[in-house]
Amino acid sequence: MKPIKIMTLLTLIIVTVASTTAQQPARGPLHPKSAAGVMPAAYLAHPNQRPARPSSNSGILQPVASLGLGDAASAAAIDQPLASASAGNHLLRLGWNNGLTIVQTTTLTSQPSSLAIGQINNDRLADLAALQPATKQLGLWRGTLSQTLQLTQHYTISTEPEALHAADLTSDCRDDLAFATPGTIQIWSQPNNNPMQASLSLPFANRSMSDLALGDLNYDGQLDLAALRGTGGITQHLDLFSLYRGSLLATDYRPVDDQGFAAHAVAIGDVTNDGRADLVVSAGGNIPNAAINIFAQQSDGRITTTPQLLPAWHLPEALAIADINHDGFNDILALNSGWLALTIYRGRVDGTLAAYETYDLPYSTSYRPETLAVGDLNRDGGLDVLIADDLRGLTYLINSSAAPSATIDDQIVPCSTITTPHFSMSGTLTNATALDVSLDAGATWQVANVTGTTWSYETELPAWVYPLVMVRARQGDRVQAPATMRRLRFQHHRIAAPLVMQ
Ligand SMILES: [Ca+2]
Ligand SMILES: [Ca+2]
Ligand SMILES: [Ca+2]
Ligand SMILES: [Ca+2]
Repeated sequence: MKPIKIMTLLTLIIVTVASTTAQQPARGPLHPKSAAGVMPAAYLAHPNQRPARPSSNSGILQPVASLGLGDAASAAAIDQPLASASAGNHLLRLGWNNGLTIVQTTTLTSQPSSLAIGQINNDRLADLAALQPATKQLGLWRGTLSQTLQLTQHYTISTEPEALHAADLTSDCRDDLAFATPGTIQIWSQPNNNPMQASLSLPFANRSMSDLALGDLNYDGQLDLAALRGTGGITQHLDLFSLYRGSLLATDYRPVDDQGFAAHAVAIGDVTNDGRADLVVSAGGNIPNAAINIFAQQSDGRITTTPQLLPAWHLPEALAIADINHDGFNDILALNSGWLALTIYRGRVDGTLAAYETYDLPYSTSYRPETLAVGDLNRDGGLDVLIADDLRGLTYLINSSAAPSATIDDQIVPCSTITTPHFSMSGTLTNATALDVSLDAGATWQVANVTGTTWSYETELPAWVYPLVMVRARQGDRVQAPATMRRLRFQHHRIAAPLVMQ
C-alpha cells in the first residue's frame, strides 16, 4: 500500500471515528419534549460531562457571565432602555453596573413565563407585558420616566396563554400584543385610548409548546404573524396569517423539515440580505438530525415552500435574528438545549449564512423560545445576549466591541404623515462617522450628510415607498444594529404594495 493511500485510509478512519463520536450523544436525560411524549427520543448531554464539539468562534461575544439568582429564571426580554426577565414568581427589571444588576423586583401570584416589551400606551416610554399561565393572566406594566415599572392592570385569559409578543399589528402607532392559547392566536389592542382588549382571535389548533413571530411576510408594509406548532408527529407546523391593519386577509401553511423530531421556535427577519423578511425555524433532535430551516421571502412577496436547511448542533431551540457582529448583515442565533452552547450563523453579503460557530454556556435542560433575548445590556451600542436558564438563572454574553448608534429628530415622529414627495429628516450620531438611510426596508441604503455628530438627509420620494424609514450609523466597518426606525404614513395610499404617492 502506498503511503498516500495509508494516509487517506487513516484520515477516513479518524473522520469516521470523529463523526461517530459526535453523532452518538453521551446519554443524558431525555429532552423535556421527548419525556412528555410529544417528540421521539432525543437526549440532552450528560450534566457532568462536557460533550466533544467544535468550540471555535470568531470572538463576537465575550465568555458567558452569570447573574447570581437564588431562583431559576424562566424568561427574558430586552429593549433599551428597559431590560427585563423573570425568575420564579418574580418580575425583574435589569440594569448595568460593571455587570448585570437587578434594579426592580416585583413579586407576582404566579410565574411570569413570557415577557414582551413595547410602546403599549403610546407615551414613547417602553412598557412591559407578561403572561402568567398558571393563573391565566396577562399583566401590563407601564414604563415611567424614571424607568420604574408600574403595574397598570391584570387581565384574565380563559385558557393558559404562551408565546407573548408586542408589535404594531394594527398600524395605529401603538404596539399590540399577540399570544397563543391551546386553540387560538389572540391579538389584543388599544383602539382610541380605550383599555387593552381582545381585538382578533385566529384559529390555531395546537397542543401547547407553540411559538409566534411577527414581521412583514409579504412586503406590503403591514406586519403579519407566523404561528409554530412545537410538537412532533405532525405534517403542518406553520400557520402564516397575512394581516392588514390587524384584520385577517389570508391564511397559508408551511410544513417544516423537523428531521423526524419536532420544530421548536420561529423567528422573522431578513437573513438573505434583500430587505424582505424571511422565516427561520429551529428543528430536530440530536445531530445529524438537527437543522435550522430558512423559508426565504421571494421577490413576489411569497414565502418559499421549500426551506433551505442549515446543519445545527444538537437540539437547537430558542432562536433570534440580529446583526450580532455589526457588519450590516443579519445573523441567526440559536440555543442548544442540554448541549451547553449558543450557536451563531453569520449572515454574508451574498445572502447566505456561514456554518455555525459556538459559544460555551452552562448546562441547561431546556431553552424554550422565550429564554433568549438580544439587546444592548451595557449601553455601548453593541448587541449583547441575555439567556434565562432553568437551572442557574440568568446568563449573558456581552459583545466584544461597542457599536455606533443614531437618533432621528422629532420632526419625524412615529407614524408621521407624509403629504409631499419632498422628504427630509435629521438626527444625531454616537461613535460614528457615517450614516445610511433605507426607504425600502433595508434592501438598499443611501448615504446621508454628516457634520460632526449630526446628520441630515433629503430626497424626492419615488412613486412608492415602504412605509418605514430606517437609519443606521457606521464607524468604519462597524454598523449599528438594529437600525433606528420610524413608521411613516401617507396621506393617500392604497391597501397593497406598491404604495402610491398622489
Ligand atoms: Ca404584510
Ligand atoms: Ca430576505
Ligand atoms: Ca452580521
Ligand atoms: Ca452592549
